[in-house]
Amino acid sequence: LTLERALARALDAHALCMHVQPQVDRHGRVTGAELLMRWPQADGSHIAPGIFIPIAEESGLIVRLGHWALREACRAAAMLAQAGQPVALSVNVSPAQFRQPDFAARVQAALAEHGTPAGALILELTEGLLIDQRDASLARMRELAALGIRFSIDDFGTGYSSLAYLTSMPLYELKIDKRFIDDTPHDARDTAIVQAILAMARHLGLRVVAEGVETQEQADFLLAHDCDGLQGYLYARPMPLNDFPGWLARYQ
Ligand code: G
Ligand code: G
Ligand code: MN
Ligand code: NA
Repeated sequence: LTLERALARALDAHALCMHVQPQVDRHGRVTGAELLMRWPQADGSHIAPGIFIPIAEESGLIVRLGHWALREACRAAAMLAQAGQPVALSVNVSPAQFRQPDFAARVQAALAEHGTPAGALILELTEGLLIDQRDASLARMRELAALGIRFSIDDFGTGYSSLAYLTSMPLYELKIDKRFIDDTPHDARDTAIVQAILAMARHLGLRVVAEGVETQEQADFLLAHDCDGLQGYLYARPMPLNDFPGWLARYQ
């Protein structure tokens, strides 16, 4: 059995699951959370998405996988709202999924399925998507933004270097890639990039989330430079969705 066929089977057998990682602000409030796909194995381990997402992208399975992720996000958002813990959920969207002709309709159907408001969903896109087929991407984003869907640029700073799209796209947020956070504030170059992204985003009215925050020193630096949200092991590792309400109750 190839990994690709095993993954397709796991999807059909409802054997994939979503973990969730919170984002917090300077006041210790949870501002949102990112959903991260997991492929549990019989021995209790998980195959990491870094391994199976690229395989799914190559085979085209990512479209079905991503659709399932969207529905899970809407289900989870409705579950949290019902538990009195409304948290906006970020879901990763692959370029091939975003470019499906029926993508916007599928987002709407996923929202409708659980009565989830569009404001509960943030779609994480990558820079590449906004550069290639720029006009089509822009039109699609506007269509979804009109529904109340918000957009975040994932892994910001690692893709193409064109900044032109930042002003023309209906964006809500940038996520600074972990690789810039890792050596901040010790490495002068990475620190300069982080500061520049924060300053630029502030001037453009964009929210910023830092990814991969592991130390208090990183958090202190980021907050001193007005970073809006912090996501990383310092606060919580990605956890099963079922553990999240309890974590929220303890944290706040
Ligand atoms: O969870 P983390 O540990 O290993 O995730 C690794 C990568 O997999 C990240 O770049 C993340 O964007 C991607 N990823 C995780 N979940 C999803 C998902 O539901 N859809 C897509 N397209 N990518 C995902
Ligand atoms: O979508 P994206 O590439 O941004 O996914 C975030 C990835 O970063 C996931 O694989 C998640 O498990 C991982 N991650 C989140 N916080 C931390 C952290 O503090 N340290 C490390 N090493 N990885 C993290
Ligand atoms: Mn992400
Ligand atoms: Na990232």
